[in-house]
Amino acid sequence: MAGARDESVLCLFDVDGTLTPARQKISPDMQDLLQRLRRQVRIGVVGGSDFCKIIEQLGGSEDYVVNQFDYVFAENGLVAYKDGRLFAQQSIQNHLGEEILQEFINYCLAYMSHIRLPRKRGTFIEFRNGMLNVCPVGRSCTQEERLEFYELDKKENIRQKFVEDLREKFAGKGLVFSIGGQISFDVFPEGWDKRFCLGLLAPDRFRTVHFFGDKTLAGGNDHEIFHDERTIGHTVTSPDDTRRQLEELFSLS
Ligand code: M1P
Repeated sequence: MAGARDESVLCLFDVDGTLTPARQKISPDMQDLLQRLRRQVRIGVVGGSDFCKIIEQLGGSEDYVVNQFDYVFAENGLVAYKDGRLFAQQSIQNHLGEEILQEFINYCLAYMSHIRLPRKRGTFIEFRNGMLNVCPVGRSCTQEERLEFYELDKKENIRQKFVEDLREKFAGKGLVFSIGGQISFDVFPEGWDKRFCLGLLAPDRFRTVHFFGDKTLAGGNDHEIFHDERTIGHTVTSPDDTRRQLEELFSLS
């Protein structure tokens, strides 16, 4: 007969590249492995994408997914499910408050009004649940206009200079700036990477939280949680590697 589940241990998984191939659906084999693991310890997922995208990748229906995992953390935990129920939700406007938020938005719009570009389109600031995305050319630009800005930015460091200015102007306000794509940069509160979900787990007092992720090197979105002292980090190279490591750690085969 199988022993009782160890409620003091949690295995937390990144989604893309860890449980599923990038942007694809979870395989039945992985689903089965996770349910076998769940008989031994608690399990959870933490993804950067929004809840809908995570549901699509992990099974297709909200009910099904939130009941297959003890915890589901979408947007790094800004939307958090535990034992099948939504238990926490956070947004950038709640966190920062209208005062700082408007000061920041107004400053960015004023700064961009002084930038001369070959072309400008619309949506210069996109408001997302957990971040602001600031885009000097405007997010509604065409693919050609996007590439034109990207090439210009490589020569003139438009985004880099903008971010340096903001870092100085908003120093001490707990904001992080990240130039990831081609035409914009992201702005979000400090600690709102995957470590955000660890704060939500604190009341549950786990003895051990294992974290499995594929982007654990500096610059990758699993890096901070992987190195956090509240987790034991495991780097995986693919869903197959996750399977191998779980089979070994928890004698699952
Ligand atoms: O994933 C990297 C970035 O992708 C997009 O950036 P851009 O439109 O500038 O190419 C944005 O979704 C951005 O938020 C994201 O960080």
